[in-house]
Amino acid sequence: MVLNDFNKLEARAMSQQEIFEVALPKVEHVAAGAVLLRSYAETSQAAVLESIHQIEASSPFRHMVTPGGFRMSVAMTNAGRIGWVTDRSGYRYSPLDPLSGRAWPHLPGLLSRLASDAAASAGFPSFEPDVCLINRYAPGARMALHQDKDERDFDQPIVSLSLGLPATFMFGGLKRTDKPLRIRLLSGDVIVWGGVNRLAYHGIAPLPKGVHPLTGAFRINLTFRCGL
Ligand code: MD3
Ligand code: FE
Repeated sequence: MVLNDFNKLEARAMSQQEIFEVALPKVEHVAAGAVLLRSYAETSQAAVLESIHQIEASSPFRHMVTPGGFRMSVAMTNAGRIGWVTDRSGYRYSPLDPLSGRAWPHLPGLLSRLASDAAASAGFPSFEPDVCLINRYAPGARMALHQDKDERDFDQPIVSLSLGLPATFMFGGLKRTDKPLRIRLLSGDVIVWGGVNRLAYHGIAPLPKGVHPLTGAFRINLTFRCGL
């Protein structure tokens, strides 16, 4: 009888493997200094999304323009003491949101704690981000291979959190010509980038169409950095 079989399934003891899976964080080694914490933010992602809605109420997502004059396909906003911006005059960190003319929204405690806790579990015990860049990808949006080098201190790691639709992350090496490794990032995944790979080339392949229960038609990525 089906009901009986179902009950038997429910009642059986957890295997050793299942006990390990719930008790231990899922840590994957990506490259020297780069650690992928699978599902790290799974239980907090709804609260994280709520924080993003608060942030975008004062500093909405917008498509910035590169120094070369191209409109970015990714929509962006920031929270923290500074924010990452780009326009015809270059890439930089700015204490003011050029759209609102005011300071960026404060970095919510939930977000800064999440980032510093993740950094600590990856071996960076004193990471205190001063900026969270929030990237929103609609289907087709992408980020070409680039390095993050607008920060002053490359000894500080970068923490990134993915929410919503899955994306293919491309991890190149330290040279632009190194063949990129492709990693599928899912909602709740966190990666900590430090050490020698802090300046590695990386990007996001064009986002496929989809629907996610948390974010609908979007992928959102939060990047925590020390810019000052
Ligand atoms: C690897 N954002 O905003 S964060 C960016 O998903 C950016 O929106 C991507 O790259 C996104 O600059 C990916 C992951 C990331 C961030 C910094 C890195 C990967 C990195 C620094 C070195 C190596
Ligand atoms: Fe980047």
